Amino acid sequence: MADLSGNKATSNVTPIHANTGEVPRPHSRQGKFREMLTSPDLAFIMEAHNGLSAKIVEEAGFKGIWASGLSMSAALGVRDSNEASWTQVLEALEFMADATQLPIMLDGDTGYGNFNNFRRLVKKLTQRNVAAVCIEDKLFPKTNSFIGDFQPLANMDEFCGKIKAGKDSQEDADFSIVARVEALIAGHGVDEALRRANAYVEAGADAILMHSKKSTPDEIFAFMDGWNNRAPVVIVPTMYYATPADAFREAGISMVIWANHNLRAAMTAMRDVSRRIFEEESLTGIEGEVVSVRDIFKIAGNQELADAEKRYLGTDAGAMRAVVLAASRGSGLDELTQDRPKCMLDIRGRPLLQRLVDNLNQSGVRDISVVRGYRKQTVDLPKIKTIDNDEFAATGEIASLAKASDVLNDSCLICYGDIMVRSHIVDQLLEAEGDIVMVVDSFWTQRPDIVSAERDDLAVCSEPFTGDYLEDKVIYLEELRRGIELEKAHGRWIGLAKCTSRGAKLIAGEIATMEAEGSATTASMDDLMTRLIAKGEKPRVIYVSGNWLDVNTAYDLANARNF
Ligand code: SPV
Ligand code: MG
Repeated sequence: MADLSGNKATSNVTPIHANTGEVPRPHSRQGKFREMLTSPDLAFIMEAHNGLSAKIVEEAGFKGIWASGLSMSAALGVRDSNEASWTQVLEALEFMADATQLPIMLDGDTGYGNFNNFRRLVKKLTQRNVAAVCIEDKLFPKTNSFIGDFQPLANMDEFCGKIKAGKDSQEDADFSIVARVEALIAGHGVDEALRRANAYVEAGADAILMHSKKSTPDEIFAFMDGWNNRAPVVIVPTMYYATPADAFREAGISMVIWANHNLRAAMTAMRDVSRRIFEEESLTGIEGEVVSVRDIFKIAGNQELADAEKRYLGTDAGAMRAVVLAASRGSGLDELTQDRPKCMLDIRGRPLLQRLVDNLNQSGVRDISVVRGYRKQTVDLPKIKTIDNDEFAATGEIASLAKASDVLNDSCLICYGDIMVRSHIVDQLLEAEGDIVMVVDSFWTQRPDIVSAERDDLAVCSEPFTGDYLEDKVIYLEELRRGIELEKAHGRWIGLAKCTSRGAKLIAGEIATMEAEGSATTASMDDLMTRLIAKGEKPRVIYVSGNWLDVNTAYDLANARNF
């Protein structure tokens, strides 16, 4: 058998196959993995155990995935002793391969049986676009290398036959078989490790994984000294984790596997969050510390599905539109609003309105109409539609809303243009039921720095906020106006509401009535809601606790810049 091209120290050649001399297809996953094994650079692959963790490995920048037997077993709640069947492992691998573009090396344990079981595994792996498999020279069912002292090894010749059978049955020429030598784990020393590694390369292995459970890499480096770069060497420094990567480079190692750290990190995080929610009987404490539901949608690729729905269903199904009221100058910010309305004030590199639009976009609200007035030419952000209220100086919110009659003929959000709001609040609102739903901040009345009865949009609701997330009571808005005594107010409407098609039509109808009466010109949202409530409408309320702000004063602006 020819020498393989894995000489890290001297290799500057295109990787070729030991047995065929062919150049691997560079764009296939199998080709990419082979290049990692054989290139002169030290490569790193990272453990994943399911589709999500595979995506996270790819997101971090790794070029390859280690489908760890230990982690995949643990994630399924079973031991690393072949308790999960090989077809169950294959299922999980298929999700991982579908979730990313990265080459994956399966930790194939001992090959799930003899040569015959292994060659069937290899066939299935190549069919599922897995780039490589690693098998170890122990007995089925396997034992994790870090358990106990007695680790019986496979017969060397039998293991060579297994490698040959695998190589003969791979359907993709670039697929790699990595032979894992457990001689050091079993305490047989470097000479036995070298003897076995040589035999496995003779049998056709594309690389050797040399494993050690020592806390220093000494025996790995002793192996490398005797190995003479005969074929690429892969290591798993779980136990000798303190060794710097440069030491591996100097020793001529080809690939490092970070073997189980996503699973371990996930356990740490899950334990912490479960314990805290159990003890605190509340989600408030952890909400800011875990990824948002929106992040899950993002990594799951929901945007692609939304685009596909548009393409294949021919509809913009489920799309929610928004009208943003941004015509006023911002009376409390005179100096700063000479040349632009307050919605265009800079908040750490982006206008306030841009931040709002971005947040709405992230929650799937992409059709956004902004009613502009003061210095309207400056309100020219990409991806918004604009509607002009040129009478802004003499009119109020309802006059601006009236200009958006095209939006108010179907379900939509109504939103003030001077607010910043965390996306989870928008998500919560989008999921809420009710023809008109208002977001009320129960925490606002407890903020001594800004609280005042002389603010618009103070709310009295059918129930106060109790903080009980499990309680599913429907809460209605009963009053919305300036001047409610603070002891009586249950919070403040944050300037964000949702209407169904019916709710939007109710609002449009009421605005038409107000226009006919001549009361629409200077009316506020509070006036509109007061009229609807008086007519028997029951706008629904969802409570939030902070996590938003509006910008009326220089103090608010400073807060916004720290938000
Ligand atoms: C695995 O990740 O399952 C491995 C590596 O086989 S180790 O646990 O270090 O043996
Ligand atoms: Mg394993």
